Amino acid sequence: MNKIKPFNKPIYIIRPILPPVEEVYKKIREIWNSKWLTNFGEQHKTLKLELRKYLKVKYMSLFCNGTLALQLVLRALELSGEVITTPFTFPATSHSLYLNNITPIYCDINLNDFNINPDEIENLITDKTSAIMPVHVFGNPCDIEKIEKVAHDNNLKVIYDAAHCFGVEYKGKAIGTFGDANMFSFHATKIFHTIEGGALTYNDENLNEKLFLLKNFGIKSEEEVLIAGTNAKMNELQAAIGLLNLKLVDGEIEKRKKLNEVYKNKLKDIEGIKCLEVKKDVKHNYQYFPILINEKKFKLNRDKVYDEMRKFNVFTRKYFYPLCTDYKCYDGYDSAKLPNAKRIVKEVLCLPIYGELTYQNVKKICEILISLKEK
Ligand code: T4K
Repeated sequence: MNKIKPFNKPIYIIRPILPPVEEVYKKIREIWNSKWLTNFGEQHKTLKLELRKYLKVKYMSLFCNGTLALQLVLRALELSGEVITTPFTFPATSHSLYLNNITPIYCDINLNDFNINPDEIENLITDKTSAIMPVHVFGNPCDIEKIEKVAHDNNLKVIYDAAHCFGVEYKGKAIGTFGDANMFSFHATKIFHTIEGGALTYNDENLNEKLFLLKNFGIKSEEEVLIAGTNAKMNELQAAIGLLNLKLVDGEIEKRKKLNEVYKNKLKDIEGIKCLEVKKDVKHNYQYFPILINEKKFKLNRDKVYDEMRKFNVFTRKYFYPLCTDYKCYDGYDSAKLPNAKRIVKEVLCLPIYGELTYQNVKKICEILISLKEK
């Protein structure tokens, strides 16, 4: 019998940062007084300014969510044919290609950081390839130098899915400054959020107008509609929540950094458990805490661990199971050439991490996990 008692309340993988509700009331009053609720008002303007400073990027466009941002940047860059991407990601990455009639070509991933393996990209390039779309999985940057060299040598665009990367820096450079464009998600489950929301960052000024048109029905002025755009604007309430949350995000990252250490210390000698190493030269944001569970060594497989942890009120997540190649909505993909992705997707489990968790909570989560091995 396991003597550890379940948590009284569910421990989720993530809990959003929340500004004091009085500050939210104040913001709402400001917005109510202005009677300006959406379509690029003061909150939107200020948030964009503040975020550009925080993320140290040249240009930025805000969106109602990250998925539409990703879909629209593919149109803005006029991509077509095939795009090389990773099978180990959230559906939005791959769907953004499908929804643009682009064929995703899946490249295998590295075993150490779960990111696209840059050494395999070149083999997948055909005369239809227009771009590479890597994901900085769990906020750990890809091998940017290698990816950009392949892209440069083959005249391909690079769009980074940086959904997990708020505030991340690589070799002293802000993560949103690389490639042709970067997408950040500001969903409630992200370290910085606007409830729902997202942003694109880029270095080419020309994208400003294209993206504006694409997210605003193609409307240039009251009497001019230039393209068949959609509606993907961020509204004033979203932007206001973003402004309030921006004041909290550094504190949240600090708290998570400490919790990350507690996890690492508790789990470092457990046979069959491997924690994701934060890469050298990276300023991390601790968005997720993924581990790998080796069934042979841990004597229990990942799925069983997931089920058992739930009995203790701990809701871990199998991000990103299943692989995109195994989605029922896509026609049969052969994943035989993706051995690393196939392995990682069976072993990965994200443990709860958010600033509100106490050290004691994290220690207990580790004790529950370790007790499963000893069962
Ligand atoms: N690219 C990548 C690589 C991504 O990971 C994502 C999104 C995107 C693109 C697309 O960006 P967005 O269009 O979303 O901006 C969640 C998020 O909804 C999703 O944004 C995120 N990735 C993904 C990794 O996680 P689910 O289906 O796991 O969410 P859900 O509702 O199960 O929530 C997870 C846990 O969070 C809950 O168990 C409890 C907690 N939670 C959730 C919500 C919504 C809260 O405490 N409060 C909340 O309001 O997708």
